Amino acid sequence: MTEVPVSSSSSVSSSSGPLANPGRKTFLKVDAKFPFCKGCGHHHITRALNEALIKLDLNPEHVNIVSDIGCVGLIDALFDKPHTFHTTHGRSTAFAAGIEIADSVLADSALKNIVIIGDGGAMIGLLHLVNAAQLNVDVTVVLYNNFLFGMTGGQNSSFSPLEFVTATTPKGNIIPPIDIITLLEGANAGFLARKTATDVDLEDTIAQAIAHPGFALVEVLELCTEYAVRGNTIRGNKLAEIYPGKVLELGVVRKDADRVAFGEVYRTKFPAQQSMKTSAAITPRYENSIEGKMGIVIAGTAGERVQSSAYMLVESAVLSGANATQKNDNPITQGSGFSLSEVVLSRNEIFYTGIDVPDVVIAVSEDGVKELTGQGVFQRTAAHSLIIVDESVNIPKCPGRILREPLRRRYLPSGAAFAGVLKAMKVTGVLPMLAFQDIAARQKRAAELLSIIEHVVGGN
Ligand SMILES: Cc1ncc(C[n+]2csc(CCOP(=O)(O)OP(=O)(O)O)c2C)c(N)n1
Repeated sequence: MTEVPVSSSSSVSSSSGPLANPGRKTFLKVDAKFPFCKGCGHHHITRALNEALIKLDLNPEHVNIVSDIGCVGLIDALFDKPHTFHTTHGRSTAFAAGIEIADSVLADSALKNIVIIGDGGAMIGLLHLVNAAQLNVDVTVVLYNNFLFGMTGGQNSSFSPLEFVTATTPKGNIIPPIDIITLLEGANAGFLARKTATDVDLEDTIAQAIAHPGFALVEVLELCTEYAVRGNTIRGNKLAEIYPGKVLELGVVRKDADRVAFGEVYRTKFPAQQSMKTSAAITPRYENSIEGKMGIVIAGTAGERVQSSAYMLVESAVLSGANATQKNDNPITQGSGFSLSEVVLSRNEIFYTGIDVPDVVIAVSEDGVKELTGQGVFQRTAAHSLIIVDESVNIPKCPGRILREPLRRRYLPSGAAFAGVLKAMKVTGVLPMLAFQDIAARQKRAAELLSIIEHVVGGN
């Protein structure tokens, strides 16, 4: 992302909360109650992050805070204006990198992704940090480094300094710590800074990091009041000297404005990918009569073209002006056992891709029925559900209208799923057969597919 998006002032509400003057903007909840122990640096860093966001005047809709696990992971609940995304331990950077790549390659690259992670999370997910720096994704990492695993009782981390006393190193740590700044320099990170939690200009450094167009990390040093203060003599104002015999460099350690962010490199190198954004691939040409939202589950045997038939359904729906999503499922060993697709069709944008009560179930083989039964799909059907099953299989008792069809016998195993889809569309009438003909004609097996369409349309 090259530009920092700016908010309309009405989109950030004013705060009379714990940190802001009445009438001031805040990205935090107005009544945000910090859950941290008294004196914990997490307070300062979180406030500085809020101040940085205010300073940059970002539109909160263009800010995504991705939090890790630990005390640090409690912060996303404090922010109610930007997007927040709470993830698994150590993996927050990977989630943020994925979101950023999707945003910059497939969408408008408007999002600023900020990772909130502790030193424990950074240790567990170290390679994700290296990978994000190497890719140079436009992600800013704020590393709350209290030199130990706080939430679980103060255990030693890879960031604990030599001689540091923790719950698991009561006589002092004997393993030299990782220097994350040096490590990420080696991965070509564009912006690296080290600060302490009480530095008055911490918010400026975090703001610089967020504004940097590419990977940025700010390591913020702090002491855990619960588990570090008791056993160690070092105090907050001396944290730069926490590594015995060495004074850590504070401030912006590296800034390389010339390195271009991943999204921009990708867009320049592969401009064709941009066409996906403009729906150039399929321009709606037909009408649909979908009412509300429709959930269709199709299941059969791997290798029998279940998922490609579902995809043709999705393409036909889009060609008919509908929105559609598809989720596929099959065993890890591709090409054996079941194959299943869940398709949601809707006139409106689809925000929930799950199917709680299926409107249509298509089961074309024993493998498919077994999986559908295991996933409770038949049990979740309702009186209005249409259930199309191959004549060769038995399904559990369930509500809904059941049509038993000679799909495998008439259209061969490779055509059964497509024929089931067509039958469902014929019965429900929500999509025109012309759309299927159009899509089928674009396939390698066009002749076979067009003849199935002709047969299903012509049949009873
Ligand atoms: C994969 C995984 N391993 C371990 C845990 C247990 N766990 C929960 S919080 C935590 C400590 C987090 O420490 P840190 O990342 O330094 O954050 P802090 O609590 O100090 O803010 C751990 C190990 C977990 N939830 N998931």
